[in-house]
Amino acid sequence: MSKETFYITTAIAYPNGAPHIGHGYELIATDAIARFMRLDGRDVFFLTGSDEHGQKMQQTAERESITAKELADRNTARFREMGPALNSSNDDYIRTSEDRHYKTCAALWQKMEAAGDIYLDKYAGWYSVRDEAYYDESELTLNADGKRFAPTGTPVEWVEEESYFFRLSNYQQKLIDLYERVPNFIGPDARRNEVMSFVKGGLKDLSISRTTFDWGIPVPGNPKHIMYVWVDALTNYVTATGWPETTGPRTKFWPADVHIIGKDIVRFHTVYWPAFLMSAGLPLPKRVFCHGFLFNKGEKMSKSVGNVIDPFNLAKVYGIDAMRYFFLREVPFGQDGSYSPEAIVQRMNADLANDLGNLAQRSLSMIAKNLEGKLPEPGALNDDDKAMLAQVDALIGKARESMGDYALHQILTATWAVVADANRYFAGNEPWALRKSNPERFGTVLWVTAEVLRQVAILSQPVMPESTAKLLDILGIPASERDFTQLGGKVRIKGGTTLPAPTAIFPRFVEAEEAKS
Ligand code: ME8
Repeated sequence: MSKETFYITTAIAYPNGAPHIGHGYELIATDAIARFMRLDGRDVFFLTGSDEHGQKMQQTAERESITAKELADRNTARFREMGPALNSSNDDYIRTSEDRHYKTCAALWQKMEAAGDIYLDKYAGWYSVRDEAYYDESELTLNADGKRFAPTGTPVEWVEEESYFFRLSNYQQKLIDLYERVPNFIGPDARRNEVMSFVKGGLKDLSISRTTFDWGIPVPGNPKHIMYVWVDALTNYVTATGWPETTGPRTKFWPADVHIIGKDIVRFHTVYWPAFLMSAGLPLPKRVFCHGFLFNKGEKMSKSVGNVIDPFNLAKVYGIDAMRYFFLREVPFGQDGSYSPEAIVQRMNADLANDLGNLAQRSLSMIAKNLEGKLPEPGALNDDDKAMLAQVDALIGKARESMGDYALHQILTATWAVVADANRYFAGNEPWALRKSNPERFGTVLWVTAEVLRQVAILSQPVMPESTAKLLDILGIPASERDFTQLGGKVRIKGGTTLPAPTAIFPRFVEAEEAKS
């Protein structure tokens, strides 16, 4: 039987600068979900990329006296490097300047046109280049100098030009029906409510082409116009599956299972995008899930304040896995979160080095020292052993349930609660005292602990791929026995196997090192 498919995407970033931690966070979280689904038996396609067109790119390039293409090439290289730097397992990296994307955009446009949803008129209104978004007069605020600003705080300018329009007003009821028919189409709920009230407030037709600059995809049949950058950008998700081709290795992946995006671009993904797709007669993505924003010690990051966090540096200083664990554990997925060096060191030392690292180190070195590295067979299990195993067996069910809302933090919280109990179990059973007095109990306690470590390691692979692989190595688990079918109690760690020499896997972060960096 062929595997069930799972198509997941990040937003595609504007390569108008280097990637910052917000981009890194989105990639890490999306990667953890993709890895979870692969381990849980899905045929996964995970896409990320860059959004290279538009006025913002063109203006930034002009300021730097280079072409928009040169700017895109330079920064896209850096975005691509972020994949390996954060251990992302994306299957493709799409650039909107690629030929394949031009073809798909033209085809989508033609479908919307054939449906009677595109007409030529004149746009006169406000535009924010920083947001690449049109705003209604009523949404703007005026400052003391008489300058107008979008609700996002970015400046707007008056635009007046010939433009193609999309009949978004025709889609108001269809969108409301969609949000009602598929209640988890937009998550979390706060975002759904926000979009619902926006759409209920009425939708105006959307300007979908520009004529005053040329860095974009030409409109079919009228190349004086280029497509509005969001029409082009959103289409990337379909391009990567090969559409409009109907055969090919990736056509099976559309519609996407989920678009993971930041909360600032929810309107584009949950109003415009489904409307374009309905018009073109394409199936809709199943869900759009919005993560929150990251702040630096509670403050908004900005280039002018100079507090923008570089994801490459963070991975170098703390290690990729510690960084991934920190963000996914600390920030409830869907809510805003904050980063500080103290908080990451605290998590690294407490959760990873102390709780999980020490448990592995203490139990496995006891096996190495006293049993010549041979994992013991368990004797009869007492209630304490059974309760410990029942807890770890229950984790996969809870994890799958949490994954229904992409609640990665909940999975980690539940897993580390089991780790804490395993530490209590280990300490309470005092295996060091049993070694001579009751060798059978000694073996059983070590076996139960190893079994807990095995399941915790398998389940934590999506978040910490590298360190869990090392932990599974020293537990003697072959690569073919690391997927989620191995969880829940049907399979147990095999007593009698000789384990490799244990090594320390989760280093403590020593503050002195931080001062050096
Ligand atoms: O919006 N914390 O690109 P982008 C968390 N090209 N996430 C953040 C963040 C922060 N401080 N800052 C940005 C675009 N993000 C468009 C997307 S998709 C068809 C086109 C997130 O480079 C942001 O919410 O401005 C978005 O999901 C992603 O980073 C790229 O942002």
